[in-house]
Amino acid sequence: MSEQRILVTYLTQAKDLQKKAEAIAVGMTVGSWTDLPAAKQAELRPYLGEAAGVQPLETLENGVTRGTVTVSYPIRNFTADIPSLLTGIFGKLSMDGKIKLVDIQFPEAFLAAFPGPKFGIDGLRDRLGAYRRPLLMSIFKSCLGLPFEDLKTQFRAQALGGVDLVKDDEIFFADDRAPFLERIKAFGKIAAEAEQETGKPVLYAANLTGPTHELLDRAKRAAEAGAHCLLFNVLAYGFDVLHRLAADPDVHVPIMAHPALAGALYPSPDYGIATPLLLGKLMRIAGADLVLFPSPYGNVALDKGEALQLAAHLTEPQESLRRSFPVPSAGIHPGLVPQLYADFGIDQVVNAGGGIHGHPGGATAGAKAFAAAIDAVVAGRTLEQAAAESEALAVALKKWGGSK
Ligand code: 1AE
Repeated sequence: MSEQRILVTYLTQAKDLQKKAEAIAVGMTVGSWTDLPAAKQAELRPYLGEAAGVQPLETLENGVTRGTVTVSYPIRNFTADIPSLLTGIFGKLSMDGKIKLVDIQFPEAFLAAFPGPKFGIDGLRDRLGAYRRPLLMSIFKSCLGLPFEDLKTQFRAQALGGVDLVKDDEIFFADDRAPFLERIKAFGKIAAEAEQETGKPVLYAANLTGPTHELLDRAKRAAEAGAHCLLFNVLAYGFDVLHRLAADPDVHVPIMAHPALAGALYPSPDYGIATPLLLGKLMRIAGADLVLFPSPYGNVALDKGEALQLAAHLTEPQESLRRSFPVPSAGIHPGLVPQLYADFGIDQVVNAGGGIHGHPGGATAGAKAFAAAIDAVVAGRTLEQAAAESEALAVALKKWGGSK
């Protein structure tokens, strides 16, 4: 790839894929080409997109070919932000028939403008002192409308089970009974008390909410108040908001990206944006330290190949961007830990809501069951072997079953 061009791949359908690629290359850049006088062509050439390849996949009944087309765009066409990029490569094109944005390859010259994750996998591991195992996260299950005291009890129960992180539910916006900054202070104190008991630090991820123009200030105040981590609904607010939060030196806390709304963008085979790009590449570039996404096994399952590709985009070494933690989520229970470990390896966060709170012994036992399952897989033991020494895990396997 030329140093100064961005390569964009689309999945589409056309009688002639090459012509389709050429039409996109011109239509999404200078608008028209062959009809222009030579002098105008010379002036606009530096901005012109180019068809960079086509790959037919299948011929459909009507003689139309379904396949991928790749178009290269000069980086000079964009400003260094994701709104400019997405509008420039897929804005009006996203409404032009069957077309899905499947991948973008960036030259280092473009990526250099994005600071990316401030902490990443290594920074979070340093903060927790946890290096040789997947991390464990618990999700508050029901936050809305609960008295503050109930939330404190819920936080304490999760923390005492030995989780590394506890996150707010992403729908926790109306927090008047347990306001954002007060939660951060109260849960920070409980986390410190729990650490005295368990010997393990636990980080609380508070849901950053509010009008967009207030978010940066709220995030700074959260950091000043001792926030450990922020949860953020990136797709509802926009990638650029995450970018600006992550780039601000005063927001010195890790940011966890929730995938809320992603289902409106990725599931169609013919439209939208592919998950590895949407929740993998773009989240990392925008600065997410951790990224939640539907696991391939749970109640809102993602295609396994796509989930693995997504995780690879978050974790593969890259010159200018720290690695982000993949957090395969939804419907996770302790019996799935061997499968999670086989698929996503050590650099992941095992994340559960129902799988912790639904434990018959309560959230502390639920977290302990997961911790025992993680220790077992890392040590190369089966869950059944570990369950012989962990009552919490034995109870969890009885309830949810388990893979060996
Ligand atoms: C993919 C998002 C998962 C999520 O936000 C969530 O709350 C999961 O909850 P459980 O673990 O399925 O109960």
